[in-house]
Amino acid sequence: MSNTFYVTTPIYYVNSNPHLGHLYTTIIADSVARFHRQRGKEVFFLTGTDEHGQNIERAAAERGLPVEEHVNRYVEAFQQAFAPYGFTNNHWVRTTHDYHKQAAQELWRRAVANGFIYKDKYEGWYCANCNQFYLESEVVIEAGKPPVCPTHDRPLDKLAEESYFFKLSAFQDKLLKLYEDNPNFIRPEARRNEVLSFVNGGLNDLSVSRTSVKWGIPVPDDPAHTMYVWFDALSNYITAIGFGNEQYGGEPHYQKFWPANLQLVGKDILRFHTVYWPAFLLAAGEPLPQTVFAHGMWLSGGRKMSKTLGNVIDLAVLRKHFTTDAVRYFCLREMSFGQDGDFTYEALVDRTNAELAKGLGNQCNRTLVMLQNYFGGQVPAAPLEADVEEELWIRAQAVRAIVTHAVGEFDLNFNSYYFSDAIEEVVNAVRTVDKFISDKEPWKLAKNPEQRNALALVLNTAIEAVRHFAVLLAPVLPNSSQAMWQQLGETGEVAAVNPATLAWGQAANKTLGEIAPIFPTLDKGKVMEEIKQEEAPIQPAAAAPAVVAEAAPAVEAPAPVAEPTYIGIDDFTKVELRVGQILTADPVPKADKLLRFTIDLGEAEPRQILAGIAQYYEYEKLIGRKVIVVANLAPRKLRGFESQGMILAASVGDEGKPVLAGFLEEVPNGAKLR
Ligand code: ME8
Repeated sequence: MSNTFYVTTPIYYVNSNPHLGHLYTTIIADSVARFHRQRGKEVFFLTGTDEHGQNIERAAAERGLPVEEHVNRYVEAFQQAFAPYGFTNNHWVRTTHDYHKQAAQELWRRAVANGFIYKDKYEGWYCANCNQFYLESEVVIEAGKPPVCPTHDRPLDKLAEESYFFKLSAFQDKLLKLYEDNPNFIRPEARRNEVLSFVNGGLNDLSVSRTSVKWGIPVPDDPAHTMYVWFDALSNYITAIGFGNEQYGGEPHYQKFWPANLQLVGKDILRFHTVYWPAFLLAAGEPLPQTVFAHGMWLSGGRKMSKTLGNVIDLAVLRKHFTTDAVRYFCLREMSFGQDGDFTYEALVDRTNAELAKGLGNQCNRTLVMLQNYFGGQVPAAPLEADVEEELWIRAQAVRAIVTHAVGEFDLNFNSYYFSDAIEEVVNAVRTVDKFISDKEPWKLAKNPEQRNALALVLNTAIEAVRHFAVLLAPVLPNSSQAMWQQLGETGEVAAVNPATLAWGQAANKTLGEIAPIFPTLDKGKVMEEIKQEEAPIQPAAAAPAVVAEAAPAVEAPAPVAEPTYIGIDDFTKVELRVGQILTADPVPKADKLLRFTIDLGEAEPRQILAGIAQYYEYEKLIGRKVIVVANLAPRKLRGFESQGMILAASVGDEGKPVLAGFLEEVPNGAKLR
């Protein structure tokens, strides 16, 4: 088995401030890096920032800043927000660094040399207001008419521009074989199935250069073209470890760490990492990463956290009320890794209080205090079997077996990225030890000199257990584990103690360090009240005009502020709006954006309605939801399915995210809106 481990996070866009989502992936990666270092591996952990492209150029222009200054400020914002968490990344890659540009060009050259990049005309539907092309799957096409811009509602122009293309179509079979031969290439399983069905549906060649974007890496030997931002960005994972450049150890360093063992991403960028990225690597003849793990999203108020929705968790507020260890612990423990999870401060307080303050913290502290009081701060060795009552002996052996068993279980789970289950092993072992202490009541044994051996066995068992817990949780709770370690009388770094070297009996005869509570209990009412005062109010989504969800815009370009056009009440009443309830929801094959619903409008038969919201909602979660439907719209065909109405949604933010309209109170299906 290789003795190196390479773990990466996505590189984050420098067009908005870091939030809990970015912190989350980085916390996971850092914990994985620490886990493997503690077990003796040579680890390289990479994170960084994605700094090129039109969006970033635009964001800088909106702020009136030179783009270099804009990106530098955001990089600093990310690094400052991350600093308290003590991340152990070996490098912070920036796509604006020269070595990266040079090496990304090298990757490009190799793909060209192998015949996978060619120049052609890009022909597509272009909106001059958005300044972008739309794919046919992104627009509504009616026979005999040009498609209409989903954002601006004006006919699109058919335009052609010169572009380089990546022969993605040549990789369909290779990718399918890759997924089949390496079931762990995409994790978790549900994400793998998603990608499989996407690739099975066929792959088109990909336009990988732009002449309209200047802020990016020039295409080698053709500087009028700028590399497509994802080609540039994805290559960071190899450029930062020495591929194609002499920085940071050059080729030998690259050979040592590539292929990566684990590439962590959010499921929002799954396709880029499991279709495009392996195809780019194969095109250049480079090996593929072992595992791309696409984790779930933190939701806030039931929706994905995002700047445009105004529901992001502010890292400054988080930092003020919670220790970095409590946040790390919550991230690994609360969310079942791979699935979405709703973030609430209440849950963070509850988890911290229940498992850290009252659980592990209390156990550690009360054991240490008793050792201080009854044994002068010197850990007693375990007495002999013959010197204590049989029942106590058996019970202590059982506790010992459970704690030592937890070590192996923790490792197995953590190694396979079941973080919450790994931690649960420790939580359960802590409970077992707690019950043992409560049942054996050492404070009573301490009053009876004849029970000295019994007292020694109880406290020795408890402290040996705490020692195990401190070592196991070091990757998750780096500061608190180290504090526990010192209170146990150890010198040195707990992070350097390989759990494989743990043995029962190592705590005995140690002289304790200075004792202090490690996880104080949070006053929930007070913390929640303070946070309420500090948090920026959630932005109302109503600021943007309501649009039909069907016309979800593709990307970018804020809608222009329109002059109001007045209509009479008669015009309005022509539109029949009704309450509908989603009965079934399904993706539409070969249409990324569309979902197909059957909706109960209180009529004899449910209606079939299509809406372009697939990228923003998980369809399974929409079943049962009440929506507003335009019920008297003439039926029309979309992707071969008849759509018998429209679902209303707000169009939010720069990306025009659809947010479904709904009701706070109960309403019957079919009720009319007026
Ligand atoms: O996509 N919950 O950058 P980005 C959990 N630059 N994780 C979240 C999250 C949430 N609500 N929101 C964001 C980009 N993340 C590209 C990547 S890689 C070559 C280029 C995390 O700033 C998650 O890891 O939008 C997600 O994939 C990433 O931040 C997106 O960061």
